[in-house]
Amino acid sequence: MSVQRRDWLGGAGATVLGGCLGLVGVGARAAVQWKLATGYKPETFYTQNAELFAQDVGKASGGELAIAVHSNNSLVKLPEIFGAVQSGKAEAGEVLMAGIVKDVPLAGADSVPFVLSTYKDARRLWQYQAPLIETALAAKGLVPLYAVAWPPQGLFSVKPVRTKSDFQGLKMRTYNATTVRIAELLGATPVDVATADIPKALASGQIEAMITSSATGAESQVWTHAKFYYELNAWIPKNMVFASKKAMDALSPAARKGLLDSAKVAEDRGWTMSEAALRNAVGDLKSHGMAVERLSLDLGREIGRLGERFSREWVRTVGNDATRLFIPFYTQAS
Ligand code: PCA
Repeated sequence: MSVQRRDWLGGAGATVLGGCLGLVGVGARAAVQWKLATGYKPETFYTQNAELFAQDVGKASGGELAIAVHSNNSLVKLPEIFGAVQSGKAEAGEVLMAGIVKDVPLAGADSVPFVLSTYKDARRLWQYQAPLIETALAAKGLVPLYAVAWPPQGLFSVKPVRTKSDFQGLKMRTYNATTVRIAELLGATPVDVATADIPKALASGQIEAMITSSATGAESQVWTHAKFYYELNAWIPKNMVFASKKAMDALSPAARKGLLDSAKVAEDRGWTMSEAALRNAVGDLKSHGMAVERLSLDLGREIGRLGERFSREWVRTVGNDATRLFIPFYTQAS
């Protein structure tokens, strides 16, 4: 069916001919429907970007491909999205790259602490990382579409944190293997909490501190419980939207091109949205009475050393791919 449809819509000539014969409309079949699963709320800039992406794809594919965004873990929970697209439960999904390290170790480059602290460098890292991620995903029947950075990661806490001993036993929210390891290195107690559950976890005392972005902190209205935010700029993780290769192969070449073109636009737009989210969020934190500060010099140094230790561990686990990524990143600085 889709082959026939492609014949009609694939060439301008055929469309014009169809129009002359009064077939456009009559011949128009239901568009191919895709589900895009995400774990983030509808108001998160990522979800807004994904919605705009879906709209663009609709237009760019001439109506052939309709993508429905299923936000807030409603179709699949974030930790299961990567597997769900492989198994065909959804045709596309959005994941935190630093959350799929078991399947794609190199995606964890995103959350190695203190490697980079600016959007410019994060984007440069992606430039080198993308081809390697593409190869890793291809082996799983997946195709990356676009990736967008979160604002830089800082530390929220219910109490001031001045020395390493302040972390002792502190219940620290984690969202991936890196944040678990960092909590351990700091002497804190890691507690795994999904993004959407942060407000509840803070209110109930399940967590007392967390490393995340100003944007996630503001969206979670952390100020009701946590009064302190330290701008560590520790790392800049990314979310990636990706699709099933099988689902992509079933599209007409024109629709596939529309999808990829729209993905490029979504990537550029997303990075701009992220920078805007950073500015708004820091303003929000301050206007709700939070102290937005830098860490004390000593603690900064101490955390820096933990970061180095983490990096060594990471390079050891990932092996050659780490070198293939970071050598060009360091040596071809623009
Ligand atoms: N927010 C997400 C991932 C990184 C970020 O800034 C979270 O905290 O779950």
